[in-house]
Amino acid sequence: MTKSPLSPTPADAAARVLLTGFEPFDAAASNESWEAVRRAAPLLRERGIDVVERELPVEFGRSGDLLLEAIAEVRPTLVVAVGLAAGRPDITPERVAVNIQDARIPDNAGASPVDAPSAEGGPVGYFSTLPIKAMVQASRDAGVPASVSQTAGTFVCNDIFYRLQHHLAASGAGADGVRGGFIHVPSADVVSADDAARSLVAMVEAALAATEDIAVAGGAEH
Ligand code: PCA
Repeated sequence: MTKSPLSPTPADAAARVLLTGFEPFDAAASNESWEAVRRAAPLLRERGIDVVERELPVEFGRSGDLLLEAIAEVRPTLVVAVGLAAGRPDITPERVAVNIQDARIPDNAGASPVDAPSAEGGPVGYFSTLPIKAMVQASRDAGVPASVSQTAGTFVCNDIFYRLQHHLAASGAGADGVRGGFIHVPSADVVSADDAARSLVAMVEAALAATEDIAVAGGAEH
């Protein structure tokens, strides 16, 4: 097997997208992920896509709990969580979530877990069930630079990404076709909020259109 396992969406299922971003953290006044999500959601609705957007707290555990509650309430067919990775040069769909919390800085509730699991007893990691290569291509086609990321880090973004994939795997994503994954956006001086929103629109549309990823290189040396 050469591709990430992507489960099919039933052709007759009405698509509904849950799109999340984060509140500010680390003394910032805003968070680029929420700025991108709140701009992308109305653009997606204009294009006929049923989307619900939510802003999540930057707190280990609680943000994942709220994401799972939102999934139960909204009943999406596609879940795309978005966070800020300030040092990155472009928009990065994440390939893999790992079962670890290791905080570089305290979260917004003051918690600094070190080498704790995101889900006790869960497997080491999960692949995104989004077509990350097709999404990178779609963003580039929309004129916004993007590349695959091989790690979502070990802070709150990875934590909710892991909780999301753990939940979708446990709830039989293959059977009901719910797919999910995570995208990091860079800081606003690298990609503007409007460009990040356009990238999210392109990536969500690509994810809705393709359950099979495209076979193009997206690897990195490290
Ligand atoms: N970025 C952090 C958490 C919230 C956010 O937007 C991260 O990459 O973990």
